[in-house]
Amino acid sequence: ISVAVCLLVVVVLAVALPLAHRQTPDKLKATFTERCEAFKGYDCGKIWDAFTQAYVGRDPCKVPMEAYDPLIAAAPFKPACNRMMFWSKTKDVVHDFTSKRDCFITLEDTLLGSVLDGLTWCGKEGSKETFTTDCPGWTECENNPVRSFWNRASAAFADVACGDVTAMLNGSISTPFSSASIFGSIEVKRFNATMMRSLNVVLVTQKNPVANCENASLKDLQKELDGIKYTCKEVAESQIQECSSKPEKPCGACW
Ligand code: N1C
Repeated sequence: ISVAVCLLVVVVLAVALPLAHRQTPDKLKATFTERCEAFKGYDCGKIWDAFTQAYVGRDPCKVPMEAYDPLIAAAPFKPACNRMMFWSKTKDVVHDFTSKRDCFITLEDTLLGSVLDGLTWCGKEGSKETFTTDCPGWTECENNPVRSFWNRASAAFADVACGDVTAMLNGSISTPFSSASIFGSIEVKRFNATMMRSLNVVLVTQKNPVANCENASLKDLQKELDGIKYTCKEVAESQIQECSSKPEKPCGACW
């Protein structure tokens, strides 16, 4: 009987938890607007309209990244030289750090990155509505509204990268730099050597690291950086967490 109860609890949680995070279309607009209004000096109604025109009325597998050009134009990214942070497969540790310390700016700290972080949306051919359920998944079709947004926003964020730039990569996987990731396929390709001095990789490691700075994938990364200096440092995740919880520690002393 206790096995049956356990199974029931697991099934109920597995169904209820994803649904709890799911937003209705009205809630999506409210979340977008509320997050947007935390940034002063923007017309959030205008930004919402620029957002919806990218995908409303379109087949949700036929939204190219260019569809978001007017949205990017409505809320352009400002360069934050020497403070820009990129990442791949390290979202949780990066955002734990950036939410507690004011050292770096990630895409999610900008208006567009923050308003759409964690959300799902799509349109439908012949409809003026926004949908938040039954939208294509990340890999279901390449040109889906969510993936194309992150591709376009990441490209625009990388276009303004300047000075010394940081990237947190994952040392617990065999290829910390993947050419299939947004970081590898979009951001690195948009880095501009006339604006950027260096790319400084922080390879986040756990107890049993799988990769170190000699990893072959990191050699591939270096090859893509002509004219931009490169450094790599293996840093324990615990050391980053320790710095997250010590606001008095200077950013430069974290690793
Ligand atoms: O494919 P990734 O990582 O290499 O993309 C990360 C890279 C970062 O440097 C960001 O600037 O691209 C940008 N970015 C986001 O800011 C972002 N926020 C949320 C890319 N993806 C982002 N997401 C979601 O994370 C997105 O919906 C997708 O599901 C993941 C991609 O993360 P990844 O594979 O770890």
